[in-house]
Amino acid sequence: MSEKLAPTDIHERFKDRPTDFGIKVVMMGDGAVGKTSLVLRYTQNTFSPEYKQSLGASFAVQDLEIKQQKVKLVIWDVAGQPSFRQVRRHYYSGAHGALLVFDVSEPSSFMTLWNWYNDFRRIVPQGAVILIGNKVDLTEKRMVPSEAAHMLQRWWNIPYIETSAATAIGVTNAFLRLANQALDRAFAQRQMRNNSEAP
Ligand SMILES: Nc1nc2c(ncn2[C@@H]2O[C@H](COP(=O)(O)OP(=O)(O)OP(=O)(O)O)[C@@H](O)[C@H]2O)c(=O)[nH]1
Ligand SMILES: [Mg+2]
Repeated sequence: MSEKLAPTDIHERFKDRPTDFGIKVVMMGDGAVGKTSLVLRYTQNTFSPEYKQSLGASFAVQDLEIKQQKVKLVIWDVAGQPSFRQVRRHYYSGAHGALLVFDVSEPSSFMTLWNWYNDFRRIVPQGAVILIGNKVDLTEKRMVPSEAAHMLQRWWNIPYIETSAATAIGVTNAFLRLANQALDRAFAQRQMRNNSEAP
């Protein structure tokens, strides 16, 4: 599959084939870092500069072809404001991966990454996680340098991708990278299940 294909084109090309894998991923990170905006940019190629705080959770679905498998990617967009902390954990269960998002113009959203990461790892120890530095279009207001994110990336041994939901830079790449790694996870789980069911 070419990474240059828009998600909607991929959807059109493979819509008549049955799904081989259902993959669940979740959006994580503080309120206002751009989780909803990233999902809307990826699935609908739209962007709004207004902030409409998410309440609870919603999901978007994207059909993809990865490694000759037809994959249904279900993206759970969970509210990042602290009042939703208890609710959010319910959505982590059964996830194959997560996009862990901070805002490069808001250092406090970088400082809380440990909490997000640990909360997710407690529930999904083996899931794929990709670290995302969002809003890189705000070059004048940027406060968190790439080096700081690279430090965390090395510590956790996960990919780091810089994105802008406003300009679309890095967005498709981030979701496809996550879908690829999450598919590996789902595949391993299926193998384990098959092995344990074998006589
Ligand atoms: N300049 C710029 N603004 C962005 C970008 N991504 C999101 N925003 C803006 O940041 C604000 C918050 O974006 P949301 O996507 O609603 O943030 P969220 O993480 O879903 O927030 P919660 O739903 O409260 O958890 C909105 O005003 C967006 O327009 C970006 O890449 N660049
Ligand atoms: Mg939101």
